Amino acid sequence: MSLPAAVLAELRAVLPAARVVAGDADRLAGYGRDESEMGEHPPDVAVLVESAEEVRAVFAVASRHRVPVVPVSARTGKSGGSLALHGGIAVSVERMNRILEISSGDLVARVQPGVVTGVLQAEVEKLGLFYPPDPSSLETCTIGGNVAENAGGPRALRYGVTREYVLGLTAVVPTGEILRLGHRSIKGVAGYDLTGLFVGSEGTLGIVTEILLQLLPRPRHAATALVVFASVEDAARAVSRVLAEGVVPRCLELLDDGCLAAAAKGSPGRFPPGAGAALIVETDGNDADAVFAELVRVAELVRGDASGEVLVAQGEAQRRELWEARRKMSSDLKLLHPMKRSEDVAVPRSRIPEMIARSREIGARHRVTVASYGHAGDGNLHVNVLFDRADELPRVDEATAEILRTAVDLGGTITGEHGVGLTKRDFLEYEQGPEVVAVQRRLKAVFDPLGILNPGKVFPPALGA
Ligand code: LAC
Ligand code: ZN
Repeated sequence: MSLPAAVLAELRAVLPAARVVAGDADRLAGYGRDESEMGEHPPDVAVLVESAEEVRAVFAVASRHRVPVVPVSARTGKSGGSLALHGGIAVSVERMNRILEISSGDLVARVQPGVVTGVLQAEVEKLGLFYPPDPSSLETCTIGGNVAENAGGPRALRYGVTREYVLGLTAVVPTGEILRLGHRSIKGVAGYDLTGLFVGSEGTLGIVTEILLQLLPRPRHAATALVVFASVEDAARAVSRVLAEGVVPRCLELLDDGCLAAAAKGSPGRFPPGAGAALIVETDGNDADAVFAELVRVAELVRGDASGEVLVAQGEAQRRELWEARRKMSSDLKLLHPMKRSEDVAVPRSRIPEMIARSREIGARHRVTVASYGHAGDGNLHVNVLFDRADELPRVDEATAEILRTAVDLGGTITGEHGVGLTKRDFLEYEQGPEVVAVQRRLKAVFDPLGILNPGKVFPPALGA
């Protein structure tokens, strides 16, 4: 659809002209791309908001003209949540990038949505505090996007995901209310948990303009080790063994042989060459001896399955290099094959070996390369289908669909951290059933009765739409 003529004039009446981006195809194309590999879907206009009141004014214009509104932040999303599928107005929070407050007394941080996650982490750490969620894109992604997707990361194994840290938030909903949700106390059970509802709502219920985050004291020590295996099956068995013993390190990350081959190209020298799989283990705490002892305990548990020595990172620089290589995994995989579909299924921990084995079998049957890595400790695996040419897409889509359904059949989910967005909307009903999906559609309509906010995301288009 094309933008009704009056919309631009009305947006310019409520925002300074410099913050209404229109007619600049290159800039708008930038707002139409993310990390989902779903192509380019630019908005007709992008507005750079600076306050909740401005978001409300934009919703009023959009509602009058029934124009879609899509929230965007750093555009590092992996499920297409910020793509303007139907054009319309992109509401960017990139200028709302201030840390408003860090309180050591209350152990909270109050931030605007455009604050880069890694920047917040560095700032709180200077004060001896800790914000654990660590998506791999942490150097570029923002807290607003993390809240929208309920982002996780390697440290989620011990510390949980974004939702565990959001005490409250301010959300502007399409009907015009500015909702101040949650509380500064750790506890609080009054009313429905609307804060929790907004976390992970993928920009379909409202636009978040301020977030109150819980912080922890920073663990004083962390120790990291790399363990090498002859096969991914051995590594997966080792993960199960560690967890079954009740040992929960801060991170337990797995990389299969395909991922190690990609890393050998993208981050040469970081992982031993020729291995069948590797695990990155990290422990943390305040007592250096106990942190090291826990690492040794994990090493003992996995020794029987491992094919080589346990390599303990020596010093901060080595730890950092290892994690940098791990964080690049998603993009390094494209060094093997230029095209990919990356999934983020999660399964119960005991089913990790089976998920990996079945993904490989599915890949072999559809003649596509499958490479898996990820947060094996919490059962969240990035199963990637790699390919070379667009004409392979039918096979790729078949393989991907089977991988998603397999995760559900094993008692898990189609998405552990990246969100449903556009990429997995056709599989939501397979996981949750028609009633649960229908109730969620009704819930969305409470906040967005005109259906203008991020249409086409999370749920497949309604029949006849
Ligand atoms: C990671 C992202 C892709 O774990 O979630 O690297
Ligand atoms: Zn991940």
